[in-house]
Amino acid sequence: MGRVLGALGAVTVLLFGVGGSAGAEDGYRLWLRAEGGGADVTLPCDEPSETLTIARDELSAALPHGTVRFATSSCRGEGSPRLPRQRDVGEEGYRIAMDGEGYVITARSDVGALYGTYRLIRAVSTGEAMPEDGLTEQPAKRLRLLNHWDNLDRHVERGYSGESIWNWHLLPDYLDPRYTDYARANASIGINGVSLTNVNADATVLTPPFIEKVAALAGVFRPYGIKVYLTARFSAPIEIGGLETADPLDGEVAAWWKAKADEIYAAIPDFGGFLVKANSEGQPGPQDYGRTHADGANMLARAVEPHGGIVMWRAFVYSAEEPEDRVKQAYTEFVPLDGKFADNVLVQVKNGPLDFQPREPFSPLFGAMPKTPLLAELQITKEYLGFATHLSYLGPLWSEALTADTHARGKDSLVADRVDGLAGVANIGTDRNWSGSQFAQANWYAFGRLAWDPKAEPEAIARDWVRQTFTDDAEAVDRIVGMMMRSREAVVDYMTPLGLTHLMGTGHHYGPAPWVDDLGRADWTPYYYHRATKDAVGFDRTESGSDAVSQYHEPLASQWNEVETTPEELLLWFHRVPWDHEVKDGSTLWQSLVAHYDRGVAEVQAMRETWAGLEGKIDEDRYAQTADFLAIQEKEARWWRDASIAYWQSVNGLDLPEGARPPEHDLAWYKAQSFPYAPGN
Ligand code: BDP
Repeated sequence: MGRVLGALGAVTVLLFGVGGSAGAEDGYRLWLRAEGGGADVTLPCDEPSETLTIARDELSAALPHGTVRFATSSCRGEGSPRLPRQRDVGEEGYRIAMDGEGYVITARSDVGALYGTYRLIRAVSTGEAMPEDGLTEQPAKRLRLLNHWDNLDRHVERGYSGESIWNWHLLPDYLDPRYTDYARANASIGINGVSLTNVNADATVLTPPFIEKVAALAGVFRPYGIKVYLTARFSAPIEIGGLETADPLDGEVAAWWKAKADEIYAAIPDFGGFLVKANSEGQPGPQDYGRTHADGANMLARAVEPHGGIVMWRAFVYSAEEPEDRVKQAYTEFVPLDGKFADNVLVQVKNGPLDFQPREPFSPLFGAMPKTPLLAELQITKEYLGFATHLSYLGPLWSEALTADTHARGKDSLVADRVDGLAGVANIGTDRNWSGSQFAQANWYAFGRLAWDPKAEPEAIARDWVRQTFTDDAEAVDRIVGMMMRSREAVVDYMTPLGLTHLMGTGHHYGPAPWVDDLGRADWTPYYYHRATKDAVGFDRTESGSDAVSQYHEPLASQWNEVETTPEELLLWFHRVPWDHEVKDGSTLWQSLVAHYDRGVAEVQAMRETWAGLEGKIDEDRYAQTADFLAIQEKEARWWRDASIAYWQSVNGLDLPEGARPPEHDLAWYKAQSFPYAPGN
């Protein structure tokens, strides 16, 4: 039996568009909207840390009444409750209990108490029932990281929410209060590290003036339990160090990095380490000198190791030559290096083998490097899913990847259990609402929650987010959560159904362009991925094709090698299939494809209707922006459907299935469309 944690009374959620420190509700406050101001919170020590002071202030501000007492290793007094055991809460966990007097939050570390604070605020805001014997929790993963792809000129690569929030010009002298709000939002969902700069890195960030700026940010984040990391440009020793080479086996190069690490740690003693993109998409790397990824990573790892730092080495690589099958490449390059990386190196692997598509199978690397610590990289910013405008809740996409079974060590070898942490490519910028749209905030939130617990239910996370962000009204919550839960599949349906992939516009990746077949490299074109001809469509990755299936363990390799046993949602990813192939529901592939496009468009229409029914239940500004964005999404879902169908018909010469609406324009019209202005890369 549970007791409602909110027994003290539901937290007042700001009324529609009125009052509150932020004026009319505009999304700035994210999911942290609880307003109480009446709780009596005590810290049993004279000089509480900054972290505990934050925890106290958060609770006093959020809870309407009642008392909360704390105890941590650094702050306990006579009569303080016992601290929880290390094995129950680790370094970052907490225990929340209720006794006759009120709530009691105990933790071993202060940051654990801060996490307990945000957990209690969430529980009270959502009316969650607490077990009689309290709540004892700790993160499942030690590394819960945001990766910003922010350039030093404040342009955000693949960012759709304004400029970079890092104002390098005014740092370190001016600390924008937004940095604190950012840290607070991240801590509230358990994020404990942020890489500040783009993986397409600029060595300038490693120069003394920038180290000072980074140190200032680190100072703001520290009390919130957040470490800073930087991207390291592999050729930095040449660009800013005056060396002639960046060869990782060159003694001077290694010494340069060691001295650089020492310099950074002198300014930022808890610096997290380096994130590296090397020998990928033109970035420099060890292969420029005939060395391996392991040679490069280990050299950097030795530089940060004495300070407790780590190196996150990305497995998103492309070779200079065009591969026979691009999705096989990371595996081909990295699997032979398993066991060769230093202990403080983690290989960071994108969830799928291609590139953050609306749907991909999980990356086979998760099942193939048993001796190497791995991080899963997810993209919060929606580069391939309609940017910030399209409502697409990514919880289900990520959960699909994290709960995938690699079968590496028999059944139940889940990706989630294999990784040491999650890295999410951030969707945060200077927009007032941080993420470019109200619903894009849900993906930031869900990322944090899944990094804390990769097996958490995306629907439960969505429910918490809606209650914390929008409303308590049970019916409204159900309707919004319903929309969110179907939204990712809707995008798959109107963009790339049945295992199709990478059909987006060149460069910016916005809108349909399946007809493009002549870019600098074949594996940049949509045609490379669908290979449609008059007779068939899809990429043959079976044993008789590129044999990418053999990168997976049994029984997946065999299942995915056969059309009949491949899940329909991945059909054209693994197989080249005739247009008249009969799919499971008895229709032909062509009929099924058109039905999927129609379903995607219909789902967006349904989302619009659902949202329209919530008018008056959601504060005005956030209601209106979302309504407008859903209208854009519907228009663009039709565009995707119509342009795609017009193109497929030009290739297969087939009539539309009976009853299907013809595309609004002919193919030439879609091809001639200049894309609506879309932020580039
Ligand atoms: C691709 C993006 C590109 C990134 C690259 C990466 O289009 O902007 O630099 O991923 O992850 O999806 O390195």
